[in-house]
Amino acid sequence: MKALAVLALLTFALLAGCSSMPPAPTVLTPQADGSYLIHMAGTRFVPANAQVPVGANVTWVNDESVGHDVTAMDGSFSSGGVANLQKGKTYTHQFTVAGTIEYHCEAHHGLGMEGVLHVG
Ligand SMILES: [Cu+2]
Repeated sequence: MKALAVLALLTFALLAGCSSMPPAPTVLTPQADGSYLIHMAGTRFVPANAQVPVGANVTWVNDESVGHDVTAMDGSFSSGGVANLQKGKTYTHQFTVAGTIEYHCEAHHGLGMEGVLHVG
């Protein structure tokens, strides 16, 4: 009975700890050309929560037949309309300043197509 109480307390502490911490970003590894890839698939950015170093060239590649775009919430960059990013097309932007940038697909953010990029 006492063990059960301890287990319940531990479980609660673990859950409380997790809910107060933001999910850890996926640390991207560079491609052969030094760029970092984020895919667009299933009306999602994959990975949606990513980390790259300062100076990184990040390339978004559309893997599916639906056109997408990559647009910063603060307006600092945009790939333009969905016509620019049809299947197989890419958009690259260099990130020279450390920080956290939220972005989305203008056409599909209502469906939850959003991403966060941690630079630094
Ligand atoms: Cu989209």
